[in-house]
Amino acid sequence: MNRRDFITQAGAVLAATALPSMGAAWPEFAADVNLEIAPLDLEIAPRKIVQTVAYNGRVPGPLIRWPEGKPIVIDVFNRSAIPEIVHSHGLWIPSDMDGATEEGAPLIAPGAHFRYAFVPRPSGFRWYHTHISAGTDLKRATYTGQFGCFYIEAKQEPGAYDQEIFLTLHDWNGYKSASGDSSMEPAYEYSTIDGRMLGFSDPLKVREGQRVLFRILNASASLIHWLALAGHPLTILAMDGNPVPVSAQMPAVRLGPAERIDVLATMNRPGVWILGETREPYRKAGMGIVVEYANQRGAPAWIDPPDTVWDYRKFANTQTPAGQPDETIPLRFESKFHGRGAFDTWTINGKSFPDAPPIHVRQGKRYRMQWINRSSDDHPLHLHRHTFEVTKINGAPLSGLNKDVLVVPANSTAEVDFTADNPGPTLFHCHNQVHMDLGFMTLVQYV
Ligand SMILES: [Cu+2]
Repeated sequence: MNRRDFITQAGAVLAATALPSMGAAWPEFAADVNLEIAPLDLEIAPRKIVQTVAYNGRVPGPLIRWPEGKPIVIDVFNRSAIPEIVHSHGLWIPSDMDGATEEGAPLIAPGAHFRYAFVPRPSGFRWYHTHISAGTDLKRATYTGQFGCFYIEAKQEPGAYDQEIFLTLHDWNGYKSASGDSSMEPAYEYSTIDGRMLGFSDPLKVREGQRVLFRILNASASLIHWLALAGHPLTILAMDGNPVPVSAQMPAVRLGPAERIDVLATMNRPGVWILGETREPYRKAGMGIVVEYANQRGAPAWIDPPDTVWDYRKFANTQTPAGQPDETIPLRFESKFHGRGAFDTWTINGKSFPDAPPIHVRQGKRYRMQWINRSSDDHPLHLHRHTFEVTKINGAPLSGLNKDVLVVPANSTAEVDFTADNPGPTLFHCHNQVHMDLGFMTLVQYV
């Protein structure tokens, strides 16, 4: 992203649009950020067009960069054909501003406008995206280009880097895979970084010796992705925008849907390289971007990283957390088979949303959720409006790792602790769009 793409407190920078003609009530004062939801023919490579829906005619939507604690007003205009909503992911904001209908936030009808106003916190790498259901339409919801980065600046930014680059991963043109697999996970035709296929975007320009901070978002509707930068080790600084206790170095990083990762790479290997998916079929489908050192030319090269195991405990303290929760809430996740060719439905303790009973919490108490994945799928589990601390993975303790999405692999368990400190209905769900739409969701309710 270049500087013109940023929206800062100095003033909104937007593509010119014909907003007043849309007939919706015109807001009385200008917002800090305007987001226009509209259909877009996205050129992911020359003459390769994906028909989608996006914010402000671009993918990703504009980077919203905002000081922590300073009120923000975001006007959303829906010029798409269906009701929409914009969720601010990872923020501690009121339910009615959080952009999820299940929490009581309104849908924005086609042609209508809605004004979100809240105080962004906590600092770090957050994001915004649509939160409608897709049903069986793999051209809706998080399958579209409706996502963007939301960076909330801390009062004191360490700034120990020379260049900062935001990158967003996405998969396009989902279709139901004909594998006969009962889970019916979609397969995709194309994959992109920042809306362009590998080789068809401007290279990222670096200089030898630079420390480059990549802030990476996986905005895929359903796929976990692995990324590496051709022989450059990646030092993990933050996950889901929160600094990690242990900045381990990895040859490759893994991101589940909705996860973010901040990694630092030192440019000590001059050349023209590919930063891309470690698995060749995804790079061939487009998931990659060229990193070009100054005064270097030639075809971009790829180097396979060594096999990498992803273990969140590598980035955490490996002791049990100091505090004990007030209550433990066991949650068991299973799929229900509905016959060949049909989608499975998903259950939490045997029930699918909206029949799944809410999780009751009391303000000020600390809760431990036990996530028991009794299925053969991986689930990126997301809690709205709160940050949780990961405290156990497959029985092994950890502490200090604060996240809002955690991938719980097939047939495994995890435990996370959170303090009920943001009253209001709060959604807990799997971030895989298919799973979420088929019942993998429930509400946390304050009593
Ligand atoms: Cu899931």
